[in-house]
Amino acid sequence: MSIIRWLEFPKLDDSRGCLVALEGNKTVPFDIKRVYYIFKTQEKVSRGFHAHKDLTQIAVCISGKCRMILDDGKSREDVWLDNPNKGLLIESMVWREIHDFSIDCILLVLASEHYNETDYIRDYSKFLEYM
Ligand code: T46
Repeated sequence: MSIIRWLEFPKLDDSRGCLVALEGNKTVPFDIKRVYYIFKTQEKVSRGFHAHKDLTQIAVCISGKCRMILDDGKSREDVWLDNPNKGLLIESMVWREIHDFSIDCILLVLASEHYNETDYIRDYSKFLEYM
């Protein structure tokens, strides 16, 4: 089974442009406790390189594009995020890396938990041991 799970959000278009609404426990399948966004990532810089013990997130690229690698310890897949009405669901215990950010990339992330550094596994060999 693929690790890649997309959520497609309803896009409300009218003559003025587009609007996407994200609602916890509705369009987003959890209670949203935290929202953060990553932007102005410099050329050739990659981010991530960690997994979370207990955190579900949805990543939506609301401007530009970037490439996300997801790895569950058995297989590794990569996808481009470049659509503001598609969210990538990232479950607990999935290693993620983000590469090839365009300079205009804004990556919005919705998280099921508050920030907690002890939830991170930042060492790939420890991640594999944990699995
Ligand atoms: C993830 C990917 C997609 C906070 O203080 N609060 C926060 O909510 C977050 C997310 C980070 N931080 C601090 C921790 C570090 O000192 O901000 C700094 C940069 O975080 P990090 O190096 O973890 O950033 P990324 O881009 O490597 O990873 C982030 C998320 O941390 C992570 O959960 O899945 O984006």
